[in-house]
Amino acid sequence: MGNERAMLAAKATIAKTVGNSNPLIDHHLGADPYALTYNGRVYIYMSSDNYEYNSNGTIKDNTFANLKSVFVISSEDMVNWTDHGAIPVAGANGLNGGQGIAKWAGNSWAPAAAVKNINGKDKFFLYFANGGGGIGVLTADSPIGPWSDPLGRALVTTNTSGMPGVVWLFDPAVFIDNDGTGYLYCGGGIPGDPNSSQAQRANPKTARVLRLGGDMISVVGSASTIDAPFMFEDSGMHKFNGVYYYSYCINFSGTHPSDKPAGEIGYMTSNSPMGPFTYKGHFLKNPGVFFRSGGNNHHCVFQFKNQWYVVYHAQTVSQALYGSGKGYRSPHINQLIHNSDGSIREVAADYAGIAQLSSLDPYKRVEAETFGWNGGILTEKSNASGGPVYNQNITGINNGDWIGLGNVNFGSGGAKSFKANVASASGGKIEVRLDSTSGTLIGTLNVPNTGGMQSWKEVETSISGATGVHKLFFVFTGNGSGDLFKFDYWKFS
Ligand SMILES: [Ca+2]
Ligand SMILES: [Ca+2]
Repeated sequence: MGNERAMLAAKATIAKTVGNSNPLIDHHLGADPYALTYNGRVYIYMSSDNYEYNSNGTIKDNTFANLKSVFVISSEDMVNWTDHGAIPVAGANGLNGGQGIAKWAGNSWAPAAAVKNINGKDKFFLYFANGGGGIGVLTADSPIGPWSDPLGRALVTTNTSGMPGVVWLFDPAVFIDNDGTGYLYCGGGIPGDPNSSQAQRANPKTARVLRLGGDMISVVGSASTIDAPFMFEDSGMHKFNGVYYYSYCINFSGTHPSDKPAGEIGYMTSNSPMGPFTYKGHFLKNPGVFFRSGGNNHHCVFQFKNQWYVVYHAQTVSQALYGSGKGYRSPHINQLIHNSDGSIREVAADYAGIAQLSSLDPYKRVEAETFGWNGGILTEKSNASGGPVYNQNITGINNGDWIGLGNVNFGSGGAKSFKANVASASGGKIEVRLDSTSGTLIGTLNVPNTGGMQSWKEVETSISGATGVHKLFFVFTGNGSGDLFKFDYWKFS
C-alpha cells in the first residue's frame, strides 16, 4: 500500500483520531464507496485509490491509474472496520499480477454490490465500470468472495439498446425492488464537452436505467434515459416509503440555477424504478465544503439497523499526509434524514461520524485487521490458514505502533486469557491496554520468533482486570527499528 507510512513517527494517527468515526479507515485509501448490508454487517466496496509517485519520489496527483481492484471493508458497529483486502477485478493483459478475475476488463471503477436469493441461495453481485466504457459483473456466494466472472465479457456496453448518447458508461448503482426485480443505474458526462452548450450542460441526458434479468447478470429490454438536470456522474437509487429516489452528482460546468449547485448530490423521485423522475433538490454538498479538499463527489444511500446513512468519499487522509488532497479519496459515513414530506435533509458531513452502534464481542475470533483507530500499521494479504476469504494480517509493525478498538464488552465476569495468531522472525510484545494507548495494562503477550514473517503460531497470555465495556488497545513493542512481527487474529476467553 505504499511507503508513505514509513514517513510518520510511530504512534501517529493520520486522519481518524480516537473517538471519531470518519474517515472509516486511514491505513489505506478507498474511493467511490458503495454499501451493502447483510447479516448485521455493512460492507463497503471501493475503487482502489493508491498513491502514485514521481520518479524522484514526490507525490503525484491521482491519475486513477491504480483503479484495477476493489477494496472491501465491513463493520457491525460503524466504528470498528474489518479490512477484507482487494478483489483483483481487472484482468486484461495480466493485470493484478495475472490474478485479475475479469480477463476482458482493464479497469474496475466505482463498484456497486447487491445480494439476491436465487433458488434458495443468497448470491452476491459486484458491478464495476471498465473505465468509462462499459459495466461488468462478478458473482460470489459471500459478500467477500471468492468472486468469479460469469459472463467473460461486459454486461452493458455502448452497444446495449438505449445506451447511445451516454458519454461515460460508468458509475453503476444496483437496486432490487420488493418483488425481486433488479435495476441498474449508470452513465454520465456532458455531450459536446469541453465545448458543450448551456443546454447540453443543463440536460445532458446521459443517465440510464436498465431492468436486469432474474439472474442479475442479463438485461431486459432497452435502457431508459433519466433526464437528470446538470447530470455529471455517480448514480444512486434507494426506496423510502414506497418512493424511488434517484440521486447523482451535479456537474461543474456552465451556469447553474441555485437549486442545482455544482458538485453537490442532487435527487429526483418517481413512483416507478424506471421513472420518469422529477427533480426535488440536493442533500450532500461537495466534500470541499466540509473538509477543505474538494474534487469529485460520490455517494451511496443505505439503510442499516433501521437508520438511513450516506457513505461518500473525501480527500481527508491524503490531505493529512500531503497538505492537499491530490485527488486521493477516503470513505466517510454520516446520517441521512428523510423529512416527513419525503424531502431529504442536507447531510451534516463531519469527522465525528456515527457513534458506535453496538459493543464488540472479544470472546469470538476477531481478525487483527479489525480496528477503529491505528498508529503506524498497514494491512496485507495473509498466508495464515483458516481465515476468511482474502484473509489479511497487520503488518508494518514497528516499536510503538498500535491499533485501537471502540467499545469492547468484556462482561461482568471479565477476561482471563488472551490468545493471538502471530508470525515473527525476531519477536516482540503486544501490550493489551484499556481505554487508551497508555491506559490500564491488562496483560502482555510475548511474541516469539516463530521462524518467519509468515510462519504462524497461536500464543496465549493471562489477563487480569478486564471487565465491562472499554476501548481496547494493542500496543506493539520490541527491539530495533525494523518490522517486529505480523498479527492475524485474536480472541479473549
Ligand atoms: Ca509501522
Ligand atoms: Ca486476519
